[in-house]
Amino acid sequence: MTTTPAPSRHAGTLITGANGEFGHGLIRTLYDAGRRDLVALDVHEIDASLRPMCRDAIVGDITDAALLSRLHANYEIHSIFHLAALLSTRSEFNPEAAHEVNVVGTVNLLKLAADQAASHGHPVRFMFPSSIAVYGMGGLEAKARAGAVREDQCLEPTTMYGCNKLACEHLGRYYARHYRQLAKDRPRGAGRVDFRCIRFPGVISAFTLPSGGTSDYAPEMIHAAAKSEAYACFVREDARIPFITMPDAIEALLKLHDADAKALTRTVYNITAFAPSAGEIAAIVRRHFGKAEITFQPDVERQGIVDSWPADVDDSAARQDWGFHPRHDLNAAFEEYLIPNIRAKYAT
Ligand code: AKB
Repeated sequence: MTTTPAPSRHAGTLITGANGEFGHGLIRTLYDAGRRDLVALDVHEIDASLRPMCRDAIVGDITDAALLSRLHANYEIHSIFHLAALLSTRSEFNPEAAHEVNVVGTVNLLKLAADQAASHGHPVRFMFPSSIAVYGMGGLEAKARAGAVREDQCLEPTTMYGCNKLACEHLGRYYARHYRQLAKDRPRGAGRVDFRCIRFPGVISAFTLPSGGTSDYAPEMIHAAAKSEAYACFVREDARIPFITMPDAIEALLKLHDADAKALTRTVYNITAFAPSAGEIAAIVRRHFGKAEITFQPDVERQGIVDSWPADVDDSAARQDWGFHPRHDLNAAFEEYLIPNIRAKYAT
């Protein structure tokens, strides 16, 4: 959609958490696709490598409502990619801070989206990365019985991060369909929030390492082997959750963003690409890095979080509604994406 913003405001696609793992990949992908309206927002200075790809780069906090009001005044926003979050492990050390960032910050952004839609009269696509952390499998036997869970199953998260993400899924639906429903000036017509959400599995990048997540063991193991560093895996060998490569994760987010609203039967979608055990990942890593020193030293509490997440998810709705189709299965993830790029990354 191209519109000419009012002279007083600049066209902007807002990306929060821009300096994070997902932000790096998304900004590069959007820039390479020709986008020149990227407004990066992060609590940290954006990497120098990303700065030239952004129209503006703002250091700020999504919990700062005054900052978001200034964004409303300066930009005409039609898409928001809200990537900023405190992940599952980090959130358990300060759950209240996690709530502030993950929920209050998201409400601030949903309000910005609602104000923007009302001001320019077009939908604001609000892309929200939820997580498999919203699931709570209720024990290893139940996890094994459940297999690949659908979006409406087992929604009893055991982490603050999972509770936050589930709450934001409902809040996004509220802002999209019921916002200020009793007010005389409630949103009408096209000027509404168009909330679209993907529940991401663990995401593995060849170029960046995650921080503060509980699915981090997979990328940490791979990158450690490439750096010839010993790795003590904090989950058991039989720990199993779904994963996807970063390129497929970004492609999915953009595919959902671009999908025709009439084709969408839901606001929240599962996606997955492969669901290996930690031991299966280690075996592949050892095949590529013969001297890899990988041991398994489970952290009981972090293992408990991974055990509460599903072994796999049913992503048939995403495949049917908007053509989700990951390029990388487990073998291709390593052979075509991870190994060649990680070797190159650490060779220089
Ligand atoms: C985490 O481990 O917290 C995230 C996630 C699975 O949402 N990577």
